[in-house]
Amino acid sequence: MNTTARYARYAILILLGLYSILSFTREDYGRATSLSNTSSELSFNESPDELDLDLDTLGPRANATLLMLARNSETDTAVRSVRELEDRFNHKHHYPWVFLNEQPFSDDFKTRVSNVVSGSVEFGLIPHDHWYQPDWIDEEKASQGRQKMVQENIVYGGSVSYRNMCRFNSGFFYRHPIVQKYKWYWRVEPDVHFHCDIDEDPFLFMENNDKLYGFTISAYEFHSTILTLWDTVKEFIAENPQYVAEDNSMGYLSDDGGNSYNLCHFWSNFEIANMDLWRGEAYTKYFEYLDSTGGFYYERWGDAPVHSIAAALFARKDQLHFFDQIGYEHHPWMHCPKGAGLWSGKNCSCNPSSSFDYNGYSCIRQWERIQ
Ligand SMILES: Nc1nc2c(ncn2[C@@H]2O[C@H](COP(=O)(O)OP(=O)(O)O)[C@@H](O)[C@H]2O)c(=O)[nH]1
Ligand SMILES: *[C@@H]1O[C@H](CO)[C@@H](O)[C@H](O)[C@H]1NC(C)=O
Ligand SMILES: *[C@@H]1O[C@H](CO)[C@@H](O)[C@H](O)[C@H]1NC(C)=O
Ligand SMILES: CC(=O)N[C@H]1CO[C@H](CO)[C@@H](O)[C@@H]1O
Ligand SMILES: [Mg+2]
Repeated sequence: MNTTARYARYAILILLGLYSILSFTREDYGRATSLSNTSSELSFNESPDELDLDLDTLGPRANATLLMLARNSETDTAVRSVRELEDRFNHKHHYPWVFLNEQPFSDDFKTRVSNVVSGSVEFGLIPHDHWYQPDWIDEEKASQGRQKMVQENIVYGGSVSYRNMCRFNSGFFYRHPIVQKYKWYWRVEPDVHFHCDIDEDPFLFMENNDKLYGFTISAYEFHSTILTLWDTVKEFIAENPQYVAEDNSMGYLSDDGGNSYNLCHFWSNFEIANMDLWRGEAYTKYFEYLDSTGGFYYERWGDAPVHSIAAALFARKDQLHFFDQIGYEHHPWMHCPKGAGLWSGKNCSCNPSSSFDYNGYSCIRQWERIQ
């Protein structure tokens, strides 16, 4: 590209940046802060020649975002996760990042994240009612439930904020005004690792193969956190049998045809999914039904079993996808590609024989037996 065209492009990017500063207020759940930094970061982040090359050779992209819920106290680990996913995948695609928080992100968080992304970035504030414990929850009952779990030494058993997070990730993240602009998301957490180069775009793969939900790690849930979840699901299904897909994955969730839950779920700190699955009628009704029982607060229902049960029942089995080729780690578990040819030649830093798939706590066998 010639110099005049390049400067013209910079001028447009800068004008767009100014325009967005002037057009949005902070009440827009953070659009102002984010957009104002979007264009300027894009133009000065990379060397101009690299930028031109990237923009000019950018292939087809999905309507997708890389999504992270994080706290300001997690700035260091959030930045490291972003850097790794950029290096392993996104530097070739420039998918936009979205960060959500129930508190305003600090300037330090925004500046340091903006410094490592290869595309645009937006920082959103979560609406109060999407996050905090609703008024209709019986706090006495909820606090008794928490105390019981603390006595039983259940991880996050006494935490209200963890429960807020699980309920938000179950029923609200995909309704956030910033996230609503997208169809696909890849959930990323602070302090995770991507161990191999990702040379095929997982979003396009899913779109082209009619997939709805993708995972890398499958595990057993702690039964004591979801004592009444399965009974609630069974009631919902009995009342709404029309939502259950014909070729579903009940065999992954249950070893006795649906009578009891075997606790298998997809580990939701990694998810690549189509938000139509959550925005559709089946999941909307399902979430309302679960939420109305108060189980997110009286017990400690995780978004992982809540998502997994829905994906396994409302989608067809062939719409769920195991991303074997994505080397991924969230402490204490790591998935290293195990299929033939998926590890070599991808610059993988993980040891395939340490992959969680061979661990007794992994549910991947339950997944494989229904394939
Ligand atoms: N903004 C915000 N994010 C949270 C809060 N609690 C957890 N998260 C985020 O929710 C995700 C899961 O929380 P994490 O502490 O990693 O739980 P774990 O993975 O189950 O151990 C991560 O992306 C966290 O950054 C919170 O109180 N506020
Ligand atoms: C992306 O998806 C969202 C949600 O389905 C939709 O509202 C939006 O119009 C889509 N954007 C494009 C560019 O297709
Ligand atoms: C692995 O790294 C090398 C050197 O950076 C690079 O040339 C190659 O393309 C990478 N492999 C993949 C599959 O991305
Ligand atoms: C509004 C806003 O958050 N602007 C920030 C954009 O990024 C620069 C650093 O690159 C900060 O100095 C601004 O405060
Ligand atoms: Mg985590």
